[in-house]
Amino acid sequence: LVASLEQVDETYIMVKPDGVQRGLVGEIISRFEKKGFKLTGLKLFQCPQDLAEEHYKDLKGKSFFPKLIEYIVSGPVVCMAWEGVGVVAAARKLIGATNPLQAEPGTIRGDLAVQTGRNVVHGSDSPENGKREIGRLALLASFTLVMDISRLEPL
Ligand code: RTP
Repeated sequence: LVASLEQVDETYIMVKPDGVQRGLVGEIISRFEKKGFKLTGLKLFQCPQDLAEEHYKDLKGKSFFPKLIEYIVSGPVVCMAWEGVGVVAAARKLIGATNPLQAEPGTIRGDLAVQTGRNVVHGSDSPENGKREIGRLALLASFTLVMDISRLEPL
């Protein structure tokens, strides 16, 4: 009853090119699955320059912005939609601090990365941005969200 009163959110998780190249996709998916969240969309995708710039538009004025865009388009990314109660904030906790050297052990960045500029994964910073980021990808990359198979009648 308590859980049903809480808001089910969705968040956009993206394994960045270094995470894909290093073979960390399974490890990262596994952490969200084990926590209890539900995977509702997944796509291996070469992010075009304009989508990367749109995704990180709030950072456009930063000195590292050109390098950040170069990094994001440097190879395929794995885009995912995850659903669950409190999933946006919980995913940020599972991911850890932006600088992997400051991220706690036990977090994805804390365990798997050392450089801010190669921090293996992105997670939305608010439920609104989660919806926006998933919607943007759905439009541009035929990223389709699955129906809940538990709603099917048994054969
Ligand atoms: P993200 O958006 O990728 O989930 O990361 P975040 O919220 O933890 O960090 P944010 O401040 O939004 O920065 C986005 C990404 O930009 C790169 N960055 N580089 N060189 C630098 O000082 C610097 N600062 C940020 C990182 O890849 C960071 O994840």
